[in-house]
Amino acid sequence: MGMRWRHPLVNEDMKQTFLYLAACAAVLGAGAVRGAVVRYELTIAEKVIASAGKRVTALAINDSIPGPTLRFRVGDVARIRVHNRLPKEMTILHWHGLLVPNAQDGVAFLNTPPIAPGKSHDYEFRLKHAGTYWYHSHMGLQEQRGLYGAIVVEPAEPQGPAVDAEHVAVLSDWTNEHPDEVMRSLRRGDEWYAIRKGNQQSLWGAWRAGALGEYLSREWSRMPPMDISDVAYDAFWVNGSPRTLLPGRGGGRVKLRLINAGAATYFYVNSATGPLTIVAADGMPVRPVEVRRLLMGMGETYDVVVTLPAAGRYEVRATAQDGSGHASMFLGEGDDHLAPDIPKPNPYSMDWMIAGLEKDERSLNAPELPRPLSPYRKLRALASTQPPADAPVREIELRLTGNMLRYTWSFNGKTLKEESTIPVNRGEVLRMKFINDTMMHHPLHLHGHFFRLLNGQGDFAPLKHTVDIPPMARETIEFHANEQGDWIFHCHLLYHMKAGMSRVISYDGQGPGHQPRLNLSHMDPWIFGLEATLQSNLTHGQAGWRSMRHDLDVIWEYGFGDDEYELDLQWKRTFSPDWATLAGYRFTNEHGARDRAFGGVQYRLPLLAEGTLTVDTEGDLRPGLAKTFQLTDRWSFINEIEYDTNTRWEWNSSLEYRINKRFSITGGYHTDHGFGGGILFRW
Ligand SMILES: [Cu+2]
Repeated sequence: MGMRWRHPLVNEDMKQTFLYLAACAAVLGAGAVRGAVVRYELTIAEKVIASAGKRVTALAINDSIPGPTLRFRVGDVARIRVHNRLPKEMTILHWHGLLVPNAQDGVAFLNTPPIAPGKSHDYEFRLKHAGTYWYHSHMGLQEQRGLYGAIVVEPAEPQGPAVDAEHVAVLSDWTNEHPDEVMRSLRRGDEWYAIRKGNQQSLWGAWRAGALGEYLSREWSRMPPMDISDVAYDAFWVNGSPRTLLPGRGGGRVKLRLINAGAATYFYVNSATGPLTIVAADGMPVRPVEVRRLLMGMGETYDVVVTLPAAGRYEVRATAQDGSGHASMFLGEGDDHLAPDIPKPNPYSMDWMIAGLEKDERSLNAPELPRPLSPYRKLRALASTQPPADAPVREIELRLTGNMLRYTWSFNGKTLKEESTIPVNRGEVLRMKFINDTMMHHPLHLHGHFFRLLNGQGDFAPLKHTVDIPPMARETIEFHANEQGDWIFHCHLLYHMKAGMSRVISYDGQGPGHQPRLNLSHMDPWIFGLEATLQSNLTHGQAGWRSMRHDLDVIWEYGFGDDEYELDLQWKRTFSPDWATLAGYRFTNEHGARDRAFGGVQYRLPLLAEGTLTVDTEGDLRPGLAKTFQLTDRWSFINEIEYDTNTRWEWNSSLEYRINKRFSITGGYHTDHGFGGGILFRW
């Protein structure tokens, strides 16, 4: 035993040989041709769709969203030719959950060159393991626009519970906005999506929910409001439709291959037939276990079995975690039986969430909550998943971190651009402890490996490729580093990945000073934003560009009555959610003041008030304080006060009512410019 595992190359080769022989034996035994070559041609092109109430250009594979289901048998060789028929964009496909050679993994630049418009690319790999997987674009935000589809790999010999029928169910989310615009809105810290979904927190809402104390104590501790999800979607889909009919015979057992291909949506799946029996997670079989409601993170797959009653048509529903909508599949024939509603989240009570974490399936026999976490504590592999006993174990800690207001997401406070790699030594067991310091769930996905989720099941810890880390929670995984090259590890919330929550697992033996092939210039694009108020008495606003850490802005204020102006060109450098420095140049004629250069600091105070202190080249000091009170979801009360050793006291208070994504109505009082009212425009 010791000999067999000592040399990692021998280990891998022997495993390959074993898998190969096993596949040969099984296939020969079944009388089929060993290792058939299975070919697919996938054409990526634009497609105009109008299914969510508006005509928009989506991306489709073979003119379909989701793309075609790719079916294989263990031992087959996949030969997949991908054609890029997009007019301008490069593209690429990744085989999510499949163990494939590094160059076939389909992560743009890192593993596989992206496919230029008009060009094609051939993928080839052998199918090593059975289960439910999927494929999607790993280029920019293309996945959100429709580039995803299912992969089903049948075992060489039938295994698992016998069923009468099986269906693939690809869950996804759809927005009529271009995802670049979604990303820009998120990066600007715009709260419009929360308002649109009715999830915007406010003093009035907290009072009505009996959670005013919690609301204020959260603000006191400088924590921005929790977002259950970032984006407001126009539709949720099963197999590309909000309502899908699937054939099923009364009394029959049906296996559903559930795939969460959403870009930024956790789904609760539940069924009108009663509990779901989980038989596989992330493609790997597990001991069958029943759950009434199944929380699925993006990138996860579950095989579940339901038994249809003799008559009737039964709903299996996927509800967005934030309660903003759902998609349904109906099984069987006859009268409709609807799945029970999942209760809406209470966005105010953090205690409610933490209590949920404590009580949930951390203990196996705890009653299921109305909004449970992932059923991880119940998942148990069918055979031991222990790594080789003599492999050295190395433990690392990764904190999940973020700056909600700037929408930067990171590990240990650093984005992919700031810290690219996690080095790994071939042959070791890398144990990763995740500690989530944010108020969001993050589904973390590792390419090229299955990891053991250390969930209290000992030797039978389940194998997964994606794990959800709930807000403020911890999980530990470990995997045997038996690969080579560079593999991406990232949050599968598409916008979090893009905003920096990503690392390269980089094997040794790639030469000294090895740098992974990352196109870092694409990772931190500058985005433009504008917020301009035009009132009867004054105009003020801010326009400029923002990267992860830097803001370059023009900030102005001009009073129509006294013809006084102040115009700042400002550079802001953000160090943490709480700290930033400012430097700039001010053009002004206020109270006869002269133009000047200035520098200073910005600090987030308790109650989420923003404190600023600047000093300028004329020797003047200016402390200031700004605080916005969110009165209702659309009404806010904005207050700014500053003292300048030159211009003395200045303050203004205004009320704002949010009409839509672009416009608000505003009105208020300014010490220099008096009363006035008008509109606020955002871009
Ligand atoms: Cu995330």
